[in-house]
Parts: sequence; C-alpha cells; structure tokens
Amino acid sequence: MASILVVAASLPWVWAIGTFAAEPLPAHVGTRLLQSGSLVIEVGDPEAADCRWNKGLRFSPVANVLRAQLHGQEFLYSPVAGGALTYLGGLPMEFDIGQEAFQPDPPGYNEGANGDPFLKIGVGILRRNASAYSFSASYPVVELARTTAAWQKDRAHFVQTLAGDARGYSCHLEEDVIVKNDRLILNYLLRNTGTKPFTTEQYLHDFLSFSGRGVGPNVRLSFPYDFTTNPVVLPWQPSGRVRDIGMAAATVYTRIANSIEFMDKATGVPKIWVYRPQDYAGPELCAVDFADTQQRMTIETSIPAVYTGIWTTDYQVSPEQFLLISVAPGAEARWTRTYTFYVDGFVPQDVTGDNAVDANDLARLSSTWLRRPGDQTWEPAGDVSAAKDDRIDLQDLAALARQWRQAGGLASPIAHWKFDETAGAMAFDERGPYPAVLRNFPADGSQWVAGISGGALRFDGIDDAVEIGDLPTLAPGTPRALTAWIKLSEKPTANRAVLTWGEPAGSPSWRLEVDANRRLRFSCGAGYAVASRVVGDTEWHHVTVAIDPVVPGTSHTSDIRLYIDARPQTVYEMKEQDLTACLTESLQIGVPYDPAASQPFYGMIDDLRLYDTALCPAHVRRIHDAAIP
Ligand SMILES: [Ca+2]
Ligand SMILES: [Ca+2]
Ligand SMILES: [Ca+2]
Repeated sequence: MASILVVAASLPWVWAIGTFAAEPLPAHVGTRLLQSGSLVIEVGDPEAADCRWNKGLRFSPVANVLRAQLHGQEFLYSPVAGGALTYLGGLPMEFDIGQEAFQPDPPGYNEGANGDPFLKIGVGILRRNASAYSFSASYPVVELARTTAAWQKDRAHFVQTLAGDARGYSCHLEEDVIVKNDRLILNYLLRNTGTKPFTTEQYLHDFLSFSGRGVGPNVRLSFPYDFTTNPVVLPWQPSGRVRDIGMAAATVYTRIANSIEFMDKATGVPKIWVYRPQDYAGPELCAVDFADTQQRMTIETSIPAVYTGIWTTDYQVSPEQFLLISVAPGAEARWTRTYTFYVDGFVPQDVTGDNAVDANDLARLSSTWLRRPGDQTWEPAGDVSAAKDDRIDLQDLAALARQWRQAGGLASPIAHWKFDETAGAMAFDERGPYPAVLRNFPADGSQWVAGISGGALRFDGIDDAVEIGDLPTLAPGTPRALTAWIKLSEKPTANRAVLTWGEPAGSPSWRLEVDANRRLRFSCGAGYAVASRVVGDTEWHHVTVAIDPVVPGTSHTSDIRLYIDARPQTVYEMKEQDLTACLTESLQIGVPYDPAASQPFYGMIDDLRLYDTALCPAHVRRIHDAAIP
C-alpha cells in the first residue's frame, strides 16, 4: 500500500487550497464537474468515450462520483492511476455484492443453472457460469444497460435502461446528483420492469481520505445510536480509572461511546459490521471526523441501513451503509443518500464564496429570486436554507439574515460579560438580558482591575462569586460553547473552580476548573475531560469548552472539544459520561456548588461568552484574536 500512498501524494492536484473560486480541472479523464459555491464534485460521464471509470461488471457507471472538494480541501481517495475497472476511488455504487452469507446475491442468480441470465442491477444482464455468485468474477454479458446523463452546472440526471430481462427480472434505474454548497445529494429511483419481485442490497464504497492523509490517529467514526459490532470493538480500558487517549495505544482502534476511534495507523483492520439497536428510530447516519485537518463528513440515508460495514485500509476508511430494497413488478422505490461536508471556518450560507455573508450575497440572492434549477439565472449556491428545496425564497433570505455580517460565520453569543465596569456590584451582559450579580466582593471596587481586554474581574480565592440566573434553556444534547480569559494569581495545589454552568442540584452541570496539575478540566456528573496544555501558570490564557454532537439530541464527554489559547487540545484524561440531560439555565462564576469538590477561583476572569452553537477552531481563533492587539 505504500506505493499507492506515494502515487497519491505526487498527483498533480492543481485544485490547490484557496483557489476554490476558480474553475478546477478534472483530475480523471471522461468526467464532468458539478459545482455550487465552494463545493466541487467530479462525476464520471458514462457517455464520454474516454471515461474508463467503472465500466466493468460490478460497479455502476450511474453517477460515479470520483472526487469531492470543499473550500479547497479533498474528502475522497481517488487516484488517477489505475485500471479501467478500478474500484479504488470515490463513491462507487454496487448492488448485491453477495460477499457474506448474509448478503443477497443478484436477482435470479440462485434460481437458474449455469448459462442462465441474471440481473446485476446498475450494470446489466449477465450469464451465470459458476455455482456461487462472486462479485469479482467476470461473467459473460447478455446485455449491458444503457446509461445516459443530462448535465447542468449543479446537477446531473442519470437514466439507465435495459431492453430485455433475465428470466423475468429487469429494472429501470434513475439517479440525481445534486450539489448544494456543503452537500452532495444522491436521489435514487429503482423501478421493477420485470415480471418477478426482487429484493436488492445497495451500497456505496465511501472512500474517505482527508486532504490526502492516511487513516490513523484522530480519525473517528460516530453513529447516532448505541451500536453493536461484529467483530467486537473493545472499549477503551486503560489500567486504573483514568483513560489517556492522548497517547498512541497498543490497539489500532477502540470504542468510545458511540464512536470508533483510530489510535494508530490503520493496518490489519478487519471489516467491522455495525448494527443499530432494533428500537432506534432516529436518522441513519455516520459521521467521520479527522481532527488533524478539522474536516468532517456525514453520510445520511433516507431509509435505515440493515448494517454499516466499515472497510479500512491505511489510505482510506469506508463506512458502507447497506440498504435493502424490495420492489414488486411495476412498482418503484425511491431513496436518498446525503453527504454533508465540513471544513473549519467554512460558512455554508455564503453565496459568493468569499467567506462573508453581506450585501454581495443579498444582491446575488435578489437576482435569482424564486428561480428554479434549469432557469437561466438559477444560482445553486443561493439555496442556503436548511431545506435545500431547489428554490430561492424567503427561507434562504432568513438563513442569510441569521449569518448577516457575522465575521467569518461566527455566531453572536447568547451572553457576553466583558467585565469592563469599574465600579458597582453588577457585571452587565453586553447583549442585554443577563446581568451578573457580584457576591462577597470588596465594597471599595478594588475587584475591577485591568484585564486582557479592557477591565477584568478579580476573585479573592475565598468567597468571591458571580451569579447569573434564568439563562435561556438549551435543548438537550444541542451544541453549545463557552469561552473566557483566565489568569490565576498563584499555581493551584488543588482544583480551582472557574465556573459552573447549570443547576446546583438535579441534573449534571458543566464544571470548569483548573486542576491540581494546572490543567483545564471540564466535568459533568462523573464524566470529565482534561486538556493537555497547562493553564495554571499565572499567565493569561484563553479557554474554550465546546460540545458539537454529531446528531442533535445526544452528547457525551467524548464530544467535548477543549481549546487553550485557541489551539484545539489533545485530551489528557477523560471519563465518559452522557451529557444529554445537562441543563444550562444558570451560571455561577468563581465558586463551586460543592465546596468540598474544589476551591474558589483565585485570579482574574475576563471576556466570558456563552454560545448556543459549537464553535469551530477558526471561530475560537477569531474570539481569541479579538482581545489581543
Ligand atoms: Ca459572500
Ligand atoms: Ca431554498
Ligand atoms: Ca474586559
């Protein structure tokens, strides 16, 4: 595999980072590019004479996606080199691989004798010549399906037809490939044009490779449910009660909550079958994160998968959602696969691609008002609302308004205390509604000191406390973040409370401390996560705790992201805990609810902000830099 990596690294991938606005060149022959805003998708053109990608008897030439690039960053492994039958790249689609005993063979295969035809959906009608179906066998062709494609700037429509049938089995396949700023949407229609019912199993290889990097530490696959696997993926079990996930482990991959995490370079990883709980009714989704490049991709299917098979090599990781589809004669099935791409600092609502939402985007939206795909002035990048409904209307205007002049997409905080007062027993929320009450501070106002940005508040380490009640209720398991500047007056010898976000009793609350090892420590209930970098050294440090659950509604300690001085932190210690029930209606700064658990804060706090969104690293950097000249 080393040679493949070398090839990948030396490819003339001229769609260089930062040049996303320019029209990039296809890297493969016989392909077309679909584009919306900063998202570029390369798709094989089945009617191009020189298209040699997936023209074999296994993967379909229908909507053969080879590359995906958002904002200059690559998401798929897809070498240019390789044979005409290569399957080592992009998102190739296959029906009925029949590899395992539990997977269906192509329709009709097991009914006939050698020499009889069978239906390989997506490819055509082939002739059986062996006793057991093998996806890699080269079967004689009875009829190759005819595939056509109609292309627009942001979408393509594929139609695949068969003239004949395989002893009563035949089908008609259509697929839309649609790009939408940060999303690739694949819509399928499969019609049974034969006389017999069939059940088929569709999957796509999802050859994920982030910016050409290999699969190893900091790659994580997450599911929205408490899955079971075959083979078993062992949970992280360090010696003692603390786990250290910052160190490369003896194990290549491990399980943490609803995630499979790679701890080391991926070698010798078996195919892992992932099963959802039978009573799970939420979205079918898999998210893949790569912390090194801050890229994430989610893959959602509109119908439940019977299982997700994770196929890993050192150069790609492929979570394959297998969909079982039964179609009666004359009937049709429809389903969708949606790929959503995330890049640090990327603003999906930005129509013009300059990373700002401003009057230029509004003008672009206005000029395509109420337009539809195919209209002369259709602007796919303007369809920014969550619905992605192929129409530019008020929903899109509202989505634009929410991001209006938010620098680089940075949301407004729900509360923001600057501590720039110079007197009094109140600290005012910059945005208005949540004034903070100072308790037990000196009457002479000496707690108002010079901070990192204007003034700051000094805590005496004995009983100084700031309280804010009636903060807005955040729905369980939704994203949130807090940021602050802190400066300790002395190096701690025990845990020092910074703040508690939540209720004093009942559900677990967020607790932020500097621990006895001088590290930033987030706790909630029995769970905790500790950042690697030291903050308890009596210098100013910017600290951020953010939670970014893959699926709204569930969150765990392992979803916590810690930043110090705007740098994403390796977790030094962690104990897992479900955080879904955390309430955040009140905030107490400087003292713990439980005096036995940690000591009051001794030092200065400045510029405390709460967000009802998970901040990405670029946004944390922006907040940090705003305070530093
Ligand atoms: Ca813009
Ligand atoms: Ca719309
Ligand atoms: Ca300040």
